[in-house]
Amino acid sequence: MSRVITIGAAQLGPIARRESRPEVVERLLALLRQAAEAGCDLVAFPELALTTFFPRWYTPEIEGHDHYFEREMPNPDVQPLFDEARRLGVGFSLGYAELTPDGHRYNTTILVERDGTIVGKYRKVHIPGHDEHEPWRPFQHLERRYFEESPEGFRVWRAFDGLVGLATCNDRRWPESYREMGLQGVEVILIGYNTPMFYAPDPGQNALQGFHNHLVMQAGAYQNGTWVVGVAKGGIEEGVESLAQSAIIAPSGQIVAQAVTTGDELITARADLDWCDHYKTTLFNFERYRRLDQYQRIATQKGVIIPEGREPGPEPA
Ligand code: CDT
Repeated sequence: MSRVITIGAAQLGPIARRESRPEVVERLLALLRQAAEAGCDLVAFPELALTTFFPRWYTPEIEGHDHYFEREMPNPDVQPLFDEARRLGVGFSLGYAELTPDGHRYNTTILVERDGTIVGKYRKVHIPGHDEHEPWRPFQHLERRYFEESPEGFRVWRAFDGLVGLATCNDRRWPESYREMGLQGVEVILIGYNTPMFYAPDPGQNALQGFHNHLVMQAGAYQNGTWVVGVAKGGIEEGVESLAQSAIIAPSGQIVAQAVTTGDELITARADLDWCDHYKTTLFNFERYRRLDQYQRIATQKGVIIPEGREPGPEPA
């Protein structure tokens, strides 16, 4: 049986602060319909795809941004997207801010199958930025104020005739994210992102944003033999410029489709899921080649511990 699916990355341009959920959902619907016309089985939307990137603003009370959070999913504003997905037979992933009934706030992404049912939910693990107001910055990146770190980790779901995983923005910079899913056999990883072009702690990195974005996703794809879909909310949103350059990356690490604008734009690729095996059964045959006994620090030590160095151990023979 052929396991070729058509995947879309539905890049979004800026979402204004004043834009309502129904207005945003209309934009998502337009992209979903384009995806259907292009023969997509699955289309990925960005991180926090229903609202502006609100962690750029400080509120003295954490609850000050609660109107940007969804209390249920689907809800009446987003239901049309689910209905249209089912009608068209196109599944999707969607990032949004989630406020749970017991008061937890997560940066969440769901995976929705072609029949409109939610088959997976992922809550962001690597939360970047800071948690207090830092007036020296031209704009804030207060994700650590408004979102908890998920304790649920990275999962992979049987969906879309393969094994699909989710990650969110900053997760893509960490090799552990991909490997956790690689160890579950992942064949497609969908990653939404909001990446400001200006990085206040070290502006020397600004010019490298595009390079780093592709570098990490291409490496993650190759080293785990998986398709990776990176989908941006790009352009200048409320005065802050964010990276676009959404890309679909093959298990070889090659970019097979890339966005050329900074606005709403669909890119697509035919993804042969069996291509993953070329890497999973050769160079990255984990069962054969991984050395668990040599990786002790990875899951037991958080920060760097520099060796004392005065008494080096014996040189390897
Ligand atoms: N949304 C998100 O995770 N953005 C981060 C920006 C880090 S700068 C504080 C990213 O990794 O792109």
